[in-house]
Amino acid sequence: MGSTAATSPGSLLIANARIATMLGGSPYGLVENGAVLVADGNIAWVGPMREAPGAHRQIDAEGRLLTPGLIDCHTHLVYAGDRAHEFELRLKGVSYSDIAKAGGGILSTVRATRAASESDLLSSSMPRLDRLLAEGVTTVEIKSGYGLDVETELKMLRVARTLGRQRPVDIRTTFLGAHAFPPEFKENRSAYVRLVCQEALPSAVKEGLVDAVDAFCETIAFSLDETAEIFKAALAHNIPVKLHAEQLSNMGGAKLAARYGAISCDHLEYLDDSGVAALTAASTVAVLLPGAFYYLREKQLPPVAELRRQGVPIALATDLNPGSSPVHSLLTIMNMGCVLFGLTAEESVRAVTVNAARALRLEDRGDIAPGRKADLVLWDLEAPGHLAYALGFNPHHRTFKAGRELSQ
Ligand code: DI6
Ligand code: FE
Repeated sequence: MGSTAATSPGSLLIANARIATMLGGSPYGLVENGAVLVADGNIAWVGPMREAPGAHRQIDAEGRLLTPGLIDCHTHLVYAGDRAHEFELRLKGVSYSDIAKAGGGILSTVRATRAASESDLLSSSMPRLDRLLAEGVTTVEIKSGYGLDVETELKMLRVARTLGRQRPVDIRTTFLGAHAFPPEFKENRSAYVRLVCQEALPSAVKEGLVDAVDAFCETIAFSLDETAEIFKAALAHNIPVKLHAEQLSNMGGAKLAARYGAISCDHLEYLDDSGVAALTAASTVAVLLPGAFYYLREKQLPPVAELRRQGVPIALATDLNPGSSPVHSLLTIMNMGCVLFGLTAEESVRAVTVNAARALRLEDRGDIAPGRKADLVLWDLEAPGHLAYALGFNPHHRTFKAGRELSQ
């Protein structure tokens, strides 16, 4: 299979790598002393070094670990301002919910984001994205949800897309108009849900800015009925849905999301067994967000054993946002997934590759196989499980994005 790919101009052989393909029955789908042939931005061949085809150019990995590019499948990284003062309040014992009820929390970021120009929003968000890329992230999901009016929701999504054009990363954008009720609609919730469904979402879809639709289903946010309205509007535009569900209480959001064929349900600390069964039946990915659990000092652990037992794919993400998870490191999240939530090291690697791709319905990435996009990362590590081991240490060596080698 390699002959045409191997001779295609610009074909590249990454030689002498320990490859975590994430495929097959063996741990991490490891190929020892392996090679990957890249051509036209895709993986053309993967196998043992001794069988490697020739290529236009060759890079010697010198025995380093090669993994799929990491995928951060849940972030809110486009926002203005910060919430450091709320962090201090919480350290003094004020709860996240109380801050939200007093008009702070998400709404404080909404005020700052509405006030920011598109170019300010872009320049304040770029360094956050760059922190992720420095750790081998090659695909990032970014949500709106700090605008809560048509204009600012669209501004956020445009900025997210612009980030993807200015950096070597694929950005998937999720419309989260149903993140909170803006102050001007506090007394008229149904009018806000109508605005989201009939104006904001259709405008964003018309501009081609929406890959998925999300909502925050919670006692302090959107009810089950309101969430269902949002989902109906999304599906009417043929856009898949996901949900912030069961983060602070068990509302049954995951079951609702599963009924609408959600591609992922996220947070899930309060998910019960019947909720897990609903996710299983709908093939919905469970996205766990230990950053928010850590920052909010939550006690309720997500039901990892039951998710595992029922075969629900588990992903991990930073949830990078200024309030509940100012975490700019997916490697840290992998460690937290293991230490706080009890994932195995292999589950944590799967959670930011194969399963994170599924959470975004991206079928062309997440593992290392012929035909996949050549998003690949070399690490100064011996074994893939070591990615979850250290905190505050970045073993990243170099990234290949769609086959293109990025400068280090
Ligand atoms: N849950 C979260 O953890 C983030 N959004 C959500 O619905 C928090 C967003 C924020 O506090 O700004
Ligand atoms: Fe979130």
